[in-house]
Amino acid sequence: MAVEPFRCGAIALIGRPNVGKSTLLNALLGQKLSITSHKPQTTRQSLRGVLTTGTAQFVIIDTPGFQTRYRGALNRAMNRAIRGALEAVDVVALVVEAKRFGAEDRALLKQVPRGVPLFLVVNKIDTTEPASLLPFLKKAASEAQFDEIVPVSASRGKGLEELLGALKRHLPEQPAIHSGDDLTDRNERFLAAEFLREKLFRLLGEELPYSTGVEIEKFEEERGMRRIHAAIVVGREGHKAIIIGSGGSKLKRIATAARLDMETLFGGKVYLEVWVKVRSGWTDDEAALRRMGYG
Ligand SMILES: Nc1nc2c(ncn2[C@@H]2O[C@H](COP(=O)(O)OP(=O)(O)OP(=O)(O)O)[C@@H](O)[C@H]2O)c(=O)[nH]1
Ligand SMILES: [Mg+2]
Repeated sequence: MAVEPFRCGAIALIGRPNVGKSTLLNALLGQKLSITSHKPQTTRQSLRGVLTTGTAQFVIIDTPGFQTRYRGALNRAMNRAIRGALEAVDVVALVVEAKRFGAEDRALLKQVPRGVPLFLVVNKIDTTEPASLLPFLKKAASEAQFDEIVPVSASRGKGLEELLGALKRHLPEQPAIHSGDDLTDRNERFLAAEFLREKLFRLLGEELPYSTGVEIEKFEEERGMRRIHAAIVVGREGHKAIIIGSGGSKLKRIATAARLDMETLFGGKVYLEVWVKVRSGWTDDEAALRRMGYG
């Protein structure tokens, strides 16, 4: 019996904000790594998730949502992260929402390098009737020369096996790049900041000022216990009260939720201290952005 060759490669998930790229990454990994929320522009920096099976290693890159409406240094950094993720990948997967394919999806397609296998992943199929999905898939197929079109529901776990099977066929035959037990290229410091940012998105909802960031000021580990000091950075003095809440109640809920997620991912106890600081106009300050990790 012929032995199946091992395949390994990088896959970039790109798409408009809020189509479910990060949810899809987590679903494929079977583990929460990337932060998600119902608000657009949740992901601000790309990160890689590594899925290793007996016959393949999928290095899946989650990217910020692509948009052309907003400008400013932070948005430029986000669009730059997408371009960066498109360099040296083996497969590009454009993620769209079922029954939505618009100008921004087309603009993003223009950035995809030629000669790289191109997938169209149609997410959120749980929100449509199968009868209306078929005509959409047919029409979407005419938008570009897609090598594969795969309908999925990331949140319901539908179509994921099919997606992995199709991706594998397009990965080069080569040994694994990452060790089999690697989950991501990002360190715990980055992930801690992201988990805290997710709770801001989730617990503040519409009141969350766009110019809210997170900076890890201290990250120490001693005998399995992580001590993390984090600052929530807001753009204006007035935003501070929104995050802290009356008597500090909001901030406490945010910190507790973030800590529990960190403990699950890191597999150990976390002591988390969070405060809020004002740095006016940081989303437009290139130096401040670099300090906060927006490369
Ligand atoms: N109904 C349904 N909702 C989904 C599905 N996948 C993701 N969502 C929801 O869509 C919203 C956005 O999901 P994210 O994964 O944060 O989207 P994203 O594309 O990473 O967004 P950005 O990081 O802002 O670009 C969340 O509320 C998810 O729960 C799905 O298959 N079905
Ligand atoms: Mg995301």
